[in-house]
Amino acid sequence: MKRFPTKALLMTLIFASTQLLFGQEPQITNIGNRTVLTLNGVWKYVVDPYQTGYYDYRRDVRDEQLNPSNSESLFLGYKPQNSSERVEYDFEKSDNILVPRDWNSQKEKLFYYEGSVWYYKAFDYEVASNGNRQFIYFGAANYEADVYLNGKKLGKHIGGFTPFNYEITGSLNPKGNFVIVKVDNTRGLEKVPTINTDWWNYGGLTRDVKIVEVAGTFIQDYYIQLAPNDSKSIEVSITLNGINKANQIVTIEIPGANINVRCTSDTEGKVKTTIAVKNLTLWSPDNPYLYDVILTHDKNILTDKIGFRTLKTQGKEILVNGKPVFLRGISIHEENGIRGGRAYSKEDARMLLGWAKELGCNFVRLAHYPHNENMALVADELGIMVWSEVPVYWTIQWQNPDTYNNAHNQLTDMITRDKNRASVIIWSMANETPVSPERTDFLKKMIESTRKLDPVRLVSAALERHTKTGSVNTQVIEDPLQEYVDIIAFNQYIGWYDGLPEKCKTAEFEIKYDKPVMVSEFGGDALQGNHGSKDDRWTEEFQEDLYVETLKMLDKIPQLRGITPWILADFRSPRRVLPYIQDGWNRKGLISETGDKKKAFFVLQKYYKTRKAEYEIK
Ligand code: GCB
Repeated sequence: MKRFPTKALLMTLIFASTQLLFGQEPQITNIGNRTVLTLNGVWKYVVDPYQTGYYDYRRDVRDEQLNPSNSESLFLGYKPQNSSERVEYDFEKSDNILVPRDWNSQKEKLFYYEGSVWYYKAFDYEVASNGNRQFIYFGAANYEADVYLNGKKLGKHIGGFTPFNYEITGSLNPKGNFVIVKVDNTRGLEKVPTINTDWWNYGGLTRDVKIVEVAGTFIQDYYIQLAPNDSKSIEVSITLNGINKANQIVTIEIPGANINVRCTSDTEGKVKTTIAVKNLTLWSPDNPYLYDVILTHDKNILTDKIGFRTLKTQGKEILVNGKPVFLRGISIHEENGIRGGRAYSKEDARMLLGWAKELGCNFVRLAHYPHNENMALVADELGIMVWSEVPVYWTIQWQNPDTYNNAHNQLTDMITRDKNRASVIIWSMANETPVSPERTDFLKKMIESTRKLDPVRLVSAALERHTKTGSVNTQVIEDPLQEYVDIIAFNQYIGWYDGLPEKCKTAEFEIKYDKPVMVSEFGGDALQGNHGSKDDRWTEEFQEDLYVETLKMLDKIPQLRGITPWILADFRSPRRVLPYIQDGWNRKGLISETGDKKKAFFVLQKYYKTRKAEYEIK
């Protein structure tokens, strides 16, 4: 008897093949210096709150069906062939939207929108040379993206702040290509971040979209950094991608350091070498020196600008190039309040990091998720050290393996993208997570993985402090994660969520570890231009006094080696509803959304001048 596969079996097979198909492809790094066609600019969009274009009325996923309906399957980008045909969408007649940008700050009707939006862009493409390969690259899409080229699914990506790419070699036509992306920013308990945050859930194609063209076999990624604690050797590891990746000659040139080294790849397409160097000019905040680096494979050149510096902790010191530093920092959200919406460009990075420089910072905490690549690139140029973080924020599902994989993917992608940036000195695993065995196991695994991916940079997480049982004034950090991090960082809001600024006068910290300590958050809200006495909450004077008292309190911590007060600029948060004061903004910024500085800005600026002078003497 002939057996036909049942519908269930067919669905299982289709599902299994889509799982394979939609596994994440390896990240192509240094997109800024590759041959690309930008797809940035004007796109079309369709808002689809019921996901009608994605699911049919039986809730079957249309892109998994053998014959999806032309009339409603938006991913097909189908156009009616005659006047009697029913097609219930039309991208070309739909409204315009800019990419990169979030949708919330561009369209008033989408200000609070959380759900699905279909993006569409038509483009022509001439392949530069036969045998070349093409990839479509997304800097980020918040939060989930289903990507289709010319009506065929390329993949699904999860996670709102990291890059991803799909190979599209052989799928491009000289004329009339179209890319469609369903972006969905619905919050979910199992997601990373989860449903509860104190920032705006900006949706959309928030970063660059590009077609990248590379040779058949090409340099996909590389790591070029000083060996741990050794300013005399540069470690190089290069990954080739392509069928001819074995036994290839790759040249590494750093003309400024008289380096010109030829290497041969192994059978896996990897090049690994250590190059001895003399008298390198080391990168530091005072001298952010970047070397031109030129990688050549088969006449194809990939350039970068890389700074070299050593980094380690020793007892309570953080040593950069062997010298103790104090991290004069500020926390930053990826937002441009003046224009509105997510920050994404070099100009945005220059504005935010320029303010940090003016404040006297040598360090920034990029909270609470990986920011766009321009931040680390501009920080490299300006000499600002960076704390980079994944959105493991508050209470996520510690026991859910999918949640772990998701957080781990975001961590890996963040490190992969920025591992050659001298400015990045700390990878942060989490923010204010509640202590439990499951949570500690989760974060320990993340730390172990980070150390394997990057043997040089320091690892931390923003922890919490508590008042010691039986005491009124003594503050302790009771968190087993302290054992595993290089820097003990914690957030504290004495004087704002806990008493009044006066309380700072008597509070003391008891920290048992001989490790550097960083206070990763403190602060309070002030509406810029709202004045009163220092006892009047929401005034600039209250915030100013809180900064004065907090800084005096923190100075008493013997291991204190850095602070990143909360926060550089006011930022949008749906949690903040107090009329006339907050109106949807977290007002803990030192600068308002109009770019005006509050009084506390100058308190911190003065403190940093003193701290800088103190460390210059050391
Ligand atoms: C915190 C969080 C940060 C909030 C801040 C606040 O502890 O880490 O995301 O925005 O407090 O303003 O309450």
